[in-house]
Amino acid sequence: MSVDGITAELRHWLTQQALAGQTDLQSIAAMLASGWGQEDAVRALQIFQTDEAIPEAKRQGMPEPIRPDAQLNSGTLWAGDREVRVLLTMRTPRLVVLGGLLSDEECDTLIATSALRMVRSETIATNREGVEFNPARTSDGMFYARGENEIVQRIEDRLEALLAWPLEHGEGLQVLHYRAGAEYQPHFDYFNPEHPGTPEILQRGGQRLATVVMYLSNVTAGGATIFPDAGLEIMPVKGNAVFFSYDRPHPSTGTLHGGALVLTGHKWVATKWLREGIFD
Ligand code: PD2
Ligand code: ZN
Repeated sequence: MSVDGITAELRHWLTQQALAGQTDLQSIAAMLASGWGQEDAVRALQIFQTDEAIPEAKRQGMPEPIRPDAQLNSGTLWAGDREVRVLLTMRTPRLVVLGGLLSDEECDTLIATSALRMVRSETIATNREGVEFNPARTSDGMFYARGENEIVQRIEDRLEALLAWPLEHGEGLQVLHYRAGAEYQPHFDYFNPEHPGTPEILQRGGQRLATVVMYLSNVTAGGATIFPDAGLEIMPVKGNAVFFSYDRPHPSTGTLHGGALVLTGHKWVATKWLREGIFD
């Protein structure tokens, strides 16, 4: 295998090593021991020392806020198997709009494989433990288990590489379908520390720290993802995504957001929530 041809694979492998807390030299030693060639090891060392994604990954293991801005000095980001465009960044809320995160084929496959499992979306009950139907959220939805099929696994690997956040610290992908007239009124994605059900939810993986909303379809009219406090409206574009993170469960993060009413057509999104701990 040529050195150039394995760059994506190498980066992924090295990111995994870094996430596991290995130093660069430990990683190179492990590489050689597991049968990689010396040429590859030299290339790996170069990547380890120069690639921005790897030092970022090395900081893992602590429940720190995700800092996509640390990598955002170029118009593209490396996502393990492809480059993703940076279309917009904000500081408050800490947010990045990404272009070309998913291919058309990946979007279509996700919609097709989730369509039969869609049920009316629920939300966490506000005044008691459990979940409830909520008129503020009129979409249909379903959850995939982590790594449930090839396409889900591929997208999760891509997000792990892009965000330098371990896969195990993520919830399963959620797919949502909004018809005309459906919406998701503004809310925060973190669990409100004051709600009675929150301590139990936090036992499984801790707080949510970040959200990635991936657009699986265009929408004919309406359906923007809105951030009312920032006056920001992001139109769904098939294959694009919005990433935002919140380092504390507090409105001052500016992450109040919603899905505006779909006026015409259909809106499909896939959401990934990142947790501070292992979610299993
Ligand atoms: O579909 C959206 O645009 C949207 C908006 C707000 C999705 C979510 N929140 C979510 O899945 O949390
Ligand atoms: Zn949300």
